[in-house]
Amino acid sequence: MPLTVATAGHIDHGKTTLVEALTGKNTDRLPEEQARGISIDLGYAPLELPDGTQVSVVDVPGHERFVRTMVAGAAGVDLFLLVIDANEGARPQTHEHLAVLRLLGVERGIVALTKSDVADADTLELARAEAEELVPGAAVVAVSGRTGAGLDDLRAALAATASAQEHAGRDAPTRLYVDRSFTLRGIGTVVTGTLWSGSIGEGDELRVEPRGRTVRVRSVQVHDRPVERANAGQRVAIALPGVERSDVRRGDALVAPGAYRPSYRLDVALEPLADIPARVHVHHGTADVLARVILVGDRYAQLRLAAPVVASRGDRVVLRAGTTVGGGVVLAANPARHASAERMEAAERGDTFVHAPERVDGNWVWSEEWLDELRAGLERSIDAADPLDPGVPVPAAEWARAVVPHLGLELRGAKLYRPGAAATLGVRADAAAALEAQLGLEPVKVEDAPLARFLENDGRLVRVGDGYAISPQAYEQARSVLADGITLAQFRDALGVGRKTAQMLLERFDADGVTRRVGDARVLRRR
Ligand SMILES: Nc1nc2c(ncn2[C@@H]2O[C@H](COP(=O)(O)OP(=O)(O)OP(=O)(O)O)[C@@H](O)[C@H]2O)c(=O)[nH]1
Ligand SMILES: [Mg+2]
Repeated sequence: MPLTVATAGHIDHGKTTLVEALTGKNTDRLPEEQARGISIDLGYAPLELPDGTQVSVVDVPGHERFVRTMVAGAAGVDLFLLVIDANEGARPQTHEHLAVLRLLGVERGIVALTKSDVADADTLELARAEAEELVPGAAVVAVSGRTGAGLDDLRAALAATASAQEHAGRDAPTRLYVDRSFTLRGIGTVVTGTLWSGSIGEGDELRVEPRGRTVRVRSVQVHDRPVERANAGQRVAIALPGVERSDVRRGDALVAPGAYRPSYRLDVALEPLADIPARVHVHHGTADVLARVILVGDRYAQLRLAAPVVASRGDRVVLRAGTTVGGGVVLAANPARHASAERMEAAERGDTFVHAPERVDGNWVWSEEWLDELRAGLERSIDAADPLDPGVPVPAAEWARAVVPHLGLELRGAKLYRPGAAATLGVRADAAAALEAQLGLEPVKVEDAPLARFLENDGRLVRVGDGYAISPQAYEQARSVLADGITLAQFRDALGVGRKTAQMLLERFDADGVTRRVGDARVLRRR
């Protein structure tokens, strides 16, 4: 079973050195990382354990300014590899990373006491005692990334821990949070991430959320090797032809179509580490978005997000405000705006509340509150619409056909209107009057097409040619000179207009079924 493991630990404690000693791969590939001797971005390396288990290692930066990057790297992994410099012992980010791992639900892992080559026996023993207290139940292994001492013990300890670990959520619909996107010559945009659930194979159709874009997978790789399908628990690289690199970024999710919806609100059961301020960064998947916190009692909160995330019930979030202030378990994604302790308690007990439409046994179900919110939003759009056509397009969603009849709005064509709503001129009354005053037999150019359509329906104007209009009186006048077999020239002379005008009028009569063109002449059609 493939698994992912994320490093954790204070800056300079030897994470990247240890990953390189284990895997042979130096994950500090950015020039700035090499120049400064610290990790800045996430690094990735494959590791095969002695029992054959394939593990993907995510190396995270330890610098306190990059904890947000560490959270993105640790989200969705199965195990941790906490690295502590034996000479220094646990330092601030040792504690913070450990807290983040616990908030993310990454409970199992190994502690590596590094730099054992430059630590004496007493120092090592002290460090070991501290580590055992810090992470009860985890194996603690003394190693050196420099000399390679203890690496076999570490591999064995990882294998033992990995064998007891199952990647959670394997059977849920496909979900991957993008941690990198880049362009490869001849291939196009490639995105990578940890596959949280489901599987991804060549030719699959997926959605990039919350951007709402459909993409097709050209090819899939797991650690630089092509595979037919990648499975949950693997680190995956996916080629997406026809997608710009800027169209898919860290924080986006690649998901099975229709399986997850972006949400601007999350109900969460809080796990506070400190007072939770009113504004926090919510870390979910590889996304980091600002949110307002609406506390509900002291155990729950509704997070109102500045940008949507693709979350699901049971997901973990980490809340940060300068430092890590706590976390939470998602009780509902897309809950009602009204934050109710009762609802959250029920959700925590396991009762599910449907809010936004979900398909249950083949039927769409939704809450009254959700419907009210949708209706209010549509009515706001209707009020802002052109009074000449006071409607809004029917929402482009799978549930639209089921929901629309419950909205109390009137469906005309592909648009929704308030029942009985009629088009009105609104502020264009003056423009309409001015236009009418100009109309006669000579066609007048009308720039405002909806206005022309409205006035024509009202019997106040007749449209001719491409964007021109004449008065209804002129139309009748022209009609009165029509005679069976009349030619364009005769019609023109009888009316005393130019050839172009005569042409436009005759075409309109043809369109209205008054005349029919036969050779050079018009014959009158009898109703
Ligand atoms: N003697 C000795 N030095 C080590 C060992 N491991 C790492 N170092 C040194 O410690 C320094 C920091 O090592 P890194 O591996 O970059 O530390 P890191 O934890 O990845 O640091 P950040 O990613 O910036 O948090 C480097 O100078 C390493 O050469 C070790 O086992 N023994
Ligand atoms: Mg590093």
